[in-house]
Amino acid sequence: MLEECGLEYKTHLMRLTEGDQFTPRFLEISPNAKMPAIVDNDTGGDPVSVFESGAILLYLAEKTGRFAPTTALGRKELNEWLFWQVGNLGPMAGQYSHFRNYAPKGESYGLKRYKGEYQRAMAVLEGRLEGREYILGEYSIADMISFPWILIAKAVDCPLDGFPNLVRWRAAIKDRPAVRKAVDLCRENRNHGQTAETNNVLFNQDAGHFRKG
Ligand SMILES: N[C@@H](CCC(=O)N[C@@H](CS)C(=O)NCC(=O)O)C(=O)O
Repeated sequence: MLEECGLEYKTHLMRLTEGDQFTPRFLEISPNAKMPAIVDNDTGGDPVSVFESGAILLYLAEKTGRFAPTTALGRKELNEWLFWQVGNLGPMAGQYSHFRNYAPKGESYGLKRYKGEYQRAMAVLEGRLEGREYILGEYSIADMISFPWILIAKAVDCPLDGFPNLVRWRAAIKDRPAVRKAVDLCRENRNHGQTAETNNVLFNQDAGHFRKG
């Protein structure tokens, strides 16, 4: 979205396997200790921080007036598909990729459950894209938030065979110069020093990480 809107930005490398997400400064910005999160210094006043990808995209759409419909009906549809991604495609795909990559061998219940949920979400999106170029007709933040989990489908053993609308939609988005820049940036910064030991920081979190005192 930052690239699409031509907004200036600076990225910060978060070493999640070393616990950068639990520093007091980062928790002030992102109390759920997850990325993405942004700080907007261009507000004409105090800096504004935003966490959660859906909230960030809405904030930037409102700031720039771009990539979001303006009619009441259009906003309703935007909210439906943003909430859908945040509650369905995102977490199901995230859990699927966790169980696929990190669950102890031989434990298949979680893998089967989340693979099914991920593919179910794909089928829902496939249906929505029937007769529509993009989720809301025109390209919007609803597409931006769902694209990354469809981009990686084949790489996580869920090829898009039988989903012609997803194939077409994925290719059109992947071809956008702004998206190419963002995907390259992500590749450059991925998996710094991830080992079984450092994965403990990532995957064994509980309330103790957030309890004060
Ligand atoms: N619902 C959140 C999910 C964020 C999320 O899970 N982020 C992962 C990286 S993709 C993270 O920061 N993980 C660090 C951790 O779990 O400690 C959003 O969409 O912003």
